[in-house]
Amino acid sequence: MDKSEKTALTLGLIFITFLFFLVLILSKALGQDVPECITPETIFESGELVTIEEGKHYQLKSVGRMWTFEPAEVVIPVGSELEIFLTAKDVVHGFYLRGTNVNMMAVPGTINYKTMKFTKPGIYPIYCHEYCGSGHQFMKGVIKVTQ
Ligand SMILES: [Cu+2]
Repeated sequence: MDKSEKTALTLGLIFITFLFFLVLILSKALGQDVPECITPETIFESGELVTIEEGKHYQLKSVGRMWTFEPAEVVIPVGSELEIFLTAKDVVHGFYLRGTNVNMMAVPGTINYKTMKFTKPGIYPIYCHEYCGSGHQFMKGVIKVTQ
């Protein structure tokens, strides 16, 4: 290998390593956490909203199935922290919460996890962004954040 090739290869590796850590540090600094995949021994069968602390902390156990999210509608007060646990019961679905950085996959047999704090009241539609069959375009849900 030529000396200039070694130099170019070394500089390339240093640059890629620098970019990797830059993305990692910026994602943490900007609060852009990636969803985690947590798969306990038992996966919940149906969706529900669980109140951990009234007015402050909730858990959404969401199930994607053809062609709905369960529960389809969730109402929480502004300022709440919502832990989202997401799974699917048939095929792979998407879970995109419009106006936020929540963008997850609902995969049968696994649970994906993400936390979101709602600081603005409003209506946050949930869309399935993974084609899941003939009713895919009707697969929607909503999180209503009230004053
Ligand atoms: Cu779907």
